[in-house]
This record gives sequence, structure tokens and C-alpha cells, in this order.
Amino acid sequence: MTSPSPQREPSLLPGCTAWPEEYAAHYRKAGYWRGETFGQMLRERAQRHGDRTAVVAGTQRWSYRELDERTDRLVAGFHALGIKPRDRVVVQLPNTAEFFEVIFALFRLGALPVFALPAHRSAEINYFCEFTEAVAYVIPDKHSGFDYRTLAEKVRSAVPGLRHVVVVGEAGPFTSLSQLYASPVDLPGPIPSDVAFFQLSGGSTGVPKLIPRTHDDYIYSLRGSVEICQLDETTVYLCALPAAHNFPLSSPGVLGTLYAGGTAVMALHPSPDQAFPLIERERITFTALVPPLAMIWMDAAKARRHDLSSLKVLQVGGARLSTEAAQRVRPTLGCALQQVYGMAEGLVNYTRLDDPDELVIATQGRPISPDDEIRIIDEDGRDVAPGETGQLLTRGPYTIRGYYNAEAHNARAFTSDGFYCTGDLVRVTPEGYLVVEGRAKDQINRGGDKIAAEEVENHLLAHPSVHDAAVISIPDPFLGERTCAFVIPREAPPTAATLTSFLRERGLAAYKIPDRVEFVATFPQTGVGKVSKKALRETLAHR
Ligand code: OOB
Repeated sequence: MTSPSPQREPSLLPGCTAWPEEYAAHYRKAGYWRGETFGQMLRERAQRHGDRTAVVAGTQRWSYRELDERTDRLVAGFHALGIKPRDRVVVQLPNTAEFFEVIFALFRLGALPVFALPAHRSAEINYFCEFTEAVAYVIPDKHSGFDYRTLAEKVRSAVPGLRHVVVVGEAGPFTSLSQLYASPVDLPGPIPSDVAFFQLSGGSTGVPKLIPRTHDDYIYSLRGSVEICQLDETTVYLCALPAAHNFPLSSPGVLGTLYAGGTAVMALHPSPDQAFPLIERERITFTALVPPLAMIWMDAAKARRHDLSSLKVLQVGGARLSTEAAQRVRPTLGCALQQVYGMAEGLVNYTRLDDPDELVIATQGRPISPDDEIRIIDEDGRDVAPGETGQLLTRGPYTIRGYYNAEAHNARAFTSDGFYCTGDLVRVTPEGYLVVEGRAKDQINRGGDKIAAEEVENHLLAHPSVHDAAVISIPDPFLGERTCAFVIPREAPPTAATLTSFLRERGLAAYKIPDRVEFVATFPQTGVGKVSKKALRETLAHR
């Protein structure tokens, strides 16, 4: 058992930026931050909903009480491994039941999960472990045909500070999660203003940035999301996207479902083959997808082999949904559409369940909180006229004030008065709804997967035959965007295949490998001598 230690003075993890005291005081006074931690939240839900089903995954069905008890026993196990409050633990788990006990045990202990995605490979995981000085790394044995233990071997040899690899399943040379359960111990837990975990930023720079989220701010975003999405004990949420991502985790996602006392059903893969039988069997009421998956589901639903009639709401977010696709949701799937425009840094916008169709189909919603502040600025940093498109800046009770240990980057990504510069080009409708029109950041949004151009460029530049590289997005009818790498070769030009396998060997996640490679002799330049990605995009349109 862990109990909070209210006697401890609040002190934020070094490397994190606190909200200025006057804002924190306001967010508490307004009732947004209610002084609750994730460990307490689960305990309270277990007391209230003991026998209700919290989690369904494969053949496992855990009640709230069972999840709470398993969590306590794992807290003891992690503690016995020597994992302490504020230690970072990279968690890379697919959609399994263990995902919950692992993260709640770390939350309760006050250790900080770093939420990696199942698609990440050694390039990303080495970096997360090194940068956060992680003491442990939690993996499945195998998932989607990939053996994570071979990845862990690589990470272990590259990052000597990593003390433990914990495996869900067959552990091989590592520690098995199943051997960690121990008798509950009484430990001081974290306090609500503490950082609870790290999310990853989609990013636009060389390496992904880490996003520290506190118990206070994240639980507020859950409560707000649960209210807007009308979740309650009868909600059966299907988690088809990777649970570690902010959207299925908390918007309202699996954590919002547990907040509301509902049931979170985990699908290992989001394909209709796996998801539709689950919808029918578990009577799923609510789920979330990225646009390309929504299109696959809509096509598959035409066959009508499964009963999807329990589904009330399909949320679509993470990337722009076309109006045409938005219009097809109800006719094909028989449920309401909710558009979600959010970011791991904080701000989440929803269309409301009682909004008129025009708003649901043509906008990306409005913020959760009355205290989410929105500014839309032009290239000179001036507020645009109402309805004009510009870059969205935001500040509020669940939007971070800085990335972890990133002082120089923070100076660019946040204004001096604490607004986060989203890099999204947005306009506001007369009803106060946001419409995402484009992007000012150097990122590719490949069907919801975010790729920082500079990160891929740096990996390409490591190849001896590459003189220079520029990665851009190309429009794609299915994914919205794909990536194209423009490469200036040295004397001996490599082939496109050599370069993509080189990136794979460097351990880059598959979704970041360029879909297309073009060789050129020079790059077009902007007036100030930078590579003009706009001109490169135009070149491609003409090829
Ligand atoms: C979600 O979070 P991230 O951190 O993976 O990506 C955030 C970025 C946004 O800045 C925007 O560029 C893009 O993804 N985005 C959308 C969008 N939702 C996100 N662009 C257009 N339309 C949308 N509906 O992607 C995320 C986090 C929480 C909830 C939902 C999505």
C-alpha cells in the first residue's frame, strides 16, 4: 500500500517548468486541480466499483478490485527492485492488461513512466533511456511478430545505466513481471503536484522532446474529457490505437474510462478483423481512431458481418479528417462522430455530442476548459483578425509550460508569458470552434504518426554517401501525408533501397522510414539561404 505524504513540500522534478504560482492558485481555486493522484484515483474506484470489470484484454478480465490489488503487489515488486520515487522507467507495452498494472504501480510508487510506442526501435528507445537516465525498461516478450527482448539486449549494451529490463511474458535473460508480485508494503506516495509520467512530443527537432505531466493537470484533463464525452459506468471503451498515446490514453481514452468506472477493452491490433468481433462480443459503446483507420473501418463495415449496433461514438483525431470521410461515419458505422484535435503537450479540443452536424463535420472542436487560452498569431507574432488563419498558441490548466530538460528549445517553443506554440495553422469559427488548416512546423503527420523532418534528416546524414538531406511531406489520399526524402549524394550515389535499409539498421521506427527517396544535385533555397521545402514540394508535384 502507498499513502500520500501531504507533509512534503511541493517541489517539481528538476528539469521541469512549474506553472507560475498565481496560475496554479487559480487552477486550484477554480476546482480544476483537486489534489488527487492516480494511485488514489484507482483506490477510490476500486472501493466504489469493486466487482465491475475494469479491463478486458484477450482472455483476461480484471475487476477494479483485482486491478487495485495487483497494482499494490507490483508496487512492492518495483520497490524491491530498488525503483524509487522519481526514477524514470521506459514503458513500451502494447494493448495488454499488464499495461494498466504496470503504469498504476509506477504512478503509486511515484516512479515516472516514459510512454514509448510499440513501433519504436533502438534509435528511439536508446535515446529515451539515456536522456531520462531511466533505471528500468518494461517490454512484452513479443508483439506483432517482433521480439522486444532482442531490442532490449541492444538497449542494455548501449545504455549501461539501465539497471532492469522487465518482461511481460517469457523473460529470457531478463526479469519477468510475474516474479515481481510481492506482499503490499506501505510507502509514501507522490503528491498531486508531482510529475506523474512523460509523454513524447511529435516534435519538429532532431530528437523527440519529453513532456512532463502532473497528477493534478492530467486528472483534470480526464475529468473534463469524461464530462464532455459523457462517459459513465456503462461505458465500454475499445482501445484500438496504442494505449500509450495521449489520445487513447486520456482523451478520454482508457484512463478516462477508468475515471468514470467503465470498462476498457484492449485490442492488440486496430484492424476490423480484430476490432469488429470485440465490438460485437463486448458491446463496445465508445472508441477512437486516426483518420486512415476510420476509413478502413467504414469500408469494412459495408460487409456487415458483425453487429456494431452498440457503438454510440467514434472519435477521430490525431490528423485532419476530410469532410467527405466525416460525412460517411454515421451512414456506414451507425454511430455519432466526434472530432478530436489534441496534443500530448496538453490542449485537447472536442466537438460536442449535441453539436449540429455542420460543426461536427467541418471543425475540430473547442477546448475542454474555460481557462484554455487561445491565441492565433501571424508570422510577425501579431494576433490575426477574427476568422483568419494563423499559428495557434495556447496556455491553460493542463498544458505544459516547458519540455523536460530542454531549456534552449523551450525558449523557442514557449512565449515568455508561457504560451505553447503549437506549430499548427488554425482558424476559429464564429462559434468559437477550431479548424486546423495546416502546419508551420517541420513535421510530417503520416496518418496520425508524427515524424520530425530533422530527426530523419540527421539519420540520413550519417550515411557516408549522403551529402545533404531534406525530408518533406507529400499529400496522400489515404494517410493524408507520406514522407519523401530529397538527398544530395556524394560521388558514389546510393540507391533508395540502400538508404531505407540503412535507416532500419540504425533502429529507426518503421513509420519514420521515408516512403520515397529522390536524388537531386542541389536544393532550392529561400531568400535567406535556407532549404526551401515549399519549393521541394512543388518540384515533386511536377514530377
Ligand atoms: C495527438 O497528439 P500528438 O502529440 O501526437 O500530436 C499533436 C499534433 C497537433 O499539434 C496537430 O498537428 C495534429 O497532431 N493533430 C491534428 C488533429 N489532432 C492532432 N491535426 C488535424 N486534425 C486533428 N483532429 O495527435 C492527439 C492528442 C490527444 C487527442 C487527440 C490527438
